[in-house]
Amino acid sequence: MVLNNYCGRCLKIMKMKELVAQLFDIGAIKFGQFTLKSGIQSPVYFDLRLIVSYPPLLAQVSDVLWSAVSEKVAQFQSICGVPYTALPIATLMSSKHNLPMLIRRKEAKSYGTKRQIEGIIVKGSSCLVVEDVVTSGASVLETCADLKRVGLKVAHVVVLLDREQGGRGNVEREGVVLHSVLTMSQLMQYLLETGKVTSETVDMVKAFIRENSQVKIVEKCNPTIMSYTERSQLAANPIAKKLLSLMDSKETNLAFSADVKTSHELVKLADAVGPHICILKTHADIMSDFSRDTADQLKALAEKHNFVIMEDRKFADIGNTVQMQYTQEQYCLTSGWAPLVTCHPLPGPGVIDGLMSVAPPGSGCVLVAEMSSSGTLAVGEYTKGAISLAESRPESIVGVVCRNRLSTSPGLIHMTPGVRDKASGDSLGQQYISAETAIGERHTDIIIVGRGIYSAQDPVSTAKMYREKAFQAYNQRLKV
Ligand code: S5P
Repeated sequence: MVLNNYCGRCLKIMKMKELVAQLFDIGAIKFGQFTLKSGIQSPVYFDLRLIVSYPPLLAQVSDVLWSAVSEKVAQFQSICGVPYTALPIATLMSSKHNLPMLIRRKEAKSYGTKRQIEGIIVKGSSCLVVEDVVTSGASVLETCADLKRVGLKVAHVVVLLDREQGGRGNVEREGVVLHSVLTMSQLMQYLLETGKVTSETVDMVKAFIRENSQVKIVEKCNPTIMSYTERSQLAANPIAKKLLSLMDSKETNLAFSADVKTSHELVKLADAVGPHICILKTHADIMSDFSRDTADQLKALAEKHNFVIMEDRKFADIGNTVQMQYTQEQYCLTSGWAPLVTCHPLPGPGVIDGLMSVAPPGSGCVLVAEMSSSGTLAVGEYTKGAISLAESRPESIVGVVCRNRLSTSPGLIHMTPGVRDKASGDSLGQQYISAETAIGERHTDIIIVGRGIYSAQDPVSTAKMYREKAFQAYNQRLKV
């Protein structure tokens, strides 16, 4: 019995040595000078992306990973590979052992279903995470966080190689058990024994590991799990700072789009709904009687109820023309009643320069990066261009109108229109999503609700309902 066990172990080591030698032969283990994701310089690099070109090797790697958790497999209802290298490995494991797979997107896509996790999500079920190499554990933890965010349990991660640089501790501190097939020391030993490297190389790697045994996780700024208050400290524009901090103190991420036609209606609604909103969004040009008096009354209400006014003028011309439009008397924008104005990025940076050159100090622009209307052309490269523009002008561009989180800049406020309960759209192409989808799933910051509130029987209690739903979705996001 003892002999059998011993032989079994010998066999396993022999197989592992063989596998390591093959990985070396295909160039998956390299020696030289490499910069790792964590920023440290390493004399050894492990690149398993290549194995997709060697199907038998890919199958072997999948098998050894499965064996490393074979005693635990009954606990898992799904498997997810850390993108991208571990994706094909997880696919083979899933297919061979009939364990449903989930795919985590690194970036939430900006079209279609916009899900971060693809596949059937059974909330409360356990998912096994698969990774090729762990250094600091940052990538593994990012995947675990995304899986947990959609309601899955993640308690085990299996990796082929633990580089022995602190990843195990970092992962286990988050309550996730790390199972590794190989450590870097074992790997080097096997390479030495199979004649692939010299003892000098082994010593050099050992020394490197000794000196870099605790690689810190480089905290990537992730605005979706930061509070509005934390983000306000990182915002460059005073209105962005004010807005983000009032959203937390007032506990609201609801913008009310008061698209009514008279000043009387607008002022009345703004006063009634004001206690529940962070932004009052106006369209001065759809009103029959907008005047200086309307502007003054709105300004007073913004102070009384602590909200920010955004005039949704959607400027879209060259700088010189938008300067003239902004300063035209009728809408009194230069008086500062609306510190935020919307504009299209279509003309390029000139539209921002034009507006900012005439807007009162402390004003800001909100760029329309995506639209809620069906068939919108604000997609793909256009949207990407809008985000680059926004990120390059944080002192002027406070936020974006969008349907998805598009940027990781903490100060850039993502505002989503086309939000309404119990309606999918209107007859002119408007498309609605719920508050929970916008804030909870698509990770934007503010919902913009128009008809959902002002057409309701009781606009105030309806605004309260939207406010609660959207703020709860935000709080839920922070809990991960
Ligand atoms: O893509 C967009 C951008 C905006 S700013 N889709 C939109 O609906 N809007 C505005 O949001 C629109 O002009 C209107 O003022 C509001 C949505 O109104 P609702 O009544 O459909 O909620």
